[in-house]
Amino acid sequence: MITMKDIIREGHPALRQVAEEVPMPPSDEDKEILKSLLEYVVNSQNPETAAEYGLRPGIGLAAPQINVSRKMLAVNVIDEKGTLYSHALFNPKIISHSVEKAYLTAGEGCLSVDRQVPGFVPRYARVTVKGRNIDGEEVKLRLKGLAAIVFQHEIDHLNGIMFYDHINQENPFEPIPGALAIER
Ligand code: K2U
Ligand code: NI
Repeated sequence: MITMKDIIREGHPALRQVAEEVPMPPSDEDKEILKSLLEYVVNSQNPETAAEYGLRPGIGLAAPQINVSRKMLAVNVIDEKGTLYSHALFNPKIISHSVEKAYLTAGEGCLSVDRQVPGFVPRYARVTVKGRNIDGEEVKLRLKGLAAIVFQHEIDHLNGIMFYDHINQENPFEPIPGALAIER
């Protein structure tokens, strides 16, 4: 199982690389890696398991964060409406998005960043994501709210982008015109 010692931290070059497409159908090795990403996120949200193994809670994890430069991500999040989004995808891609932006009023964090980086992170309010599931079948997800934010955070990791790259350095909490504020 993945623990914090497997998660690389900012400064590691792999976090700034563009990850490779995963060949389809997925190999057994790639399936095991994808399963381990979702397992980490689920484990990290279980208080007993997280305490036992010293896991930092996460609602998403991308393969580059465990030094695997391949396009894989896992998300396990209950959004502000109480809807559970639990997905593990190969080769996810945003195929369309809203013009409207959104941001978490609490800002964002990252399992690969051992410090607070305050500020609003502008994201698309709604995204449509296409990818392949653990069996290599095509999946299309229409996402909004916290789920849309998490997927964008994780897909950024596959392109070597960190959440703080989006923060307005001059004024981190400058209001984002017309953006939807999401309380988490
Ligand atoms: O990719 C990661 O490092 C996991 C991130 C995911 C994230 C998504 C959206 C906004 C912020 C972070 C975090 O560590 S998960 C921690 C967390 C938990 C609950 C709500 C927001 C963030
Ligand atoms: Ni992150």
